[in-house]
Amino acid sequence: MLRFDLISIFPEYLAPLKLSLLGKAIEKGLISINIHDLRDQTKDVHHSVDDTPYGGGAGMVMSPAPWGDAIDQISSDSDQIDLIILTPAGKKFDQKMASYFAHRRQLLFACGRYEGIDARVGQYYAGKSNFKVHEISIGDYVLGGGEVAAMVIIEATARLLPGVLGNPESLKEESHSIIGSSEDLLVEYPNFTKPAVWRGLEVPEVLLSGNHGAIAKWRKEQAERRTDQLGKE
Ligand code: 6GU
Repeated sequence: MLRFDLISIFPEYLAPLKLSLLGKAIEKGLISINIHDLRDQTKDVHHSVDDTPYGGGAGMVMSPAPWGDAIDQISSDSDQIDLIILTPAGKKFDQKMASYFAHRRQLLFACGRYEGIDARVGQYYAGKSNFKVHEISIGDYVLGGGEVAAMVIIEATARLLPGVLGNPESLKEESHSIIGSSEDLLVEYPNFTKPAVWRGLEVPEVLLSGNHGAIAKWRKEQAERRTDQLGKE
């Protein structure tokens, strides 16, 4: 059982996590997803979660106190927890990280908004022995907040867990699956299904041949060509 916790000021934004593949994984008891509202931790009448930046500048920064209180509450009886702080300044998320997270016990996502979370939050938990802190980005563009990024990471991670996918064989052959060493990442070959001719476009002959050796060779070549092509873009 892998436990996911998320803290956000827009908990409703995270509702899709309960649908489809992840919803089924929750029903099967393979994962749990717990969504927490940061504003529940605020003590002032306005439920404020942000303030102006020290040193000046545009925008607002999320105050450390509500974050600390929320994280403490969620982790109070956790002996091993990965705190994932979503930020465009973080390390770029990839399939290798998804695989790492799929082997952990409890993942806690801090979904910041505005100009981000006071840097001392990450610093504080990095100093606690039961925490590993990761600052993660999902790509080179800026989102309005970490919620969508957290959903991307959770979907990529959860589908790697045993029992989550209907057909685990699809994990082996798919795009970015790890073929050979972990450095040797290939994107997927193109896929086709019936009909054999669609709007004048034919399925490559070799796939209809029944020659499994030739099909495997063709697919490998296609995957390598696509992978090379990506490197050139
Ligand atoms: Cl994790 N957060 C925000 N706000 N923007 C992003 C991101 C995260 N990853 C890419 N862009």
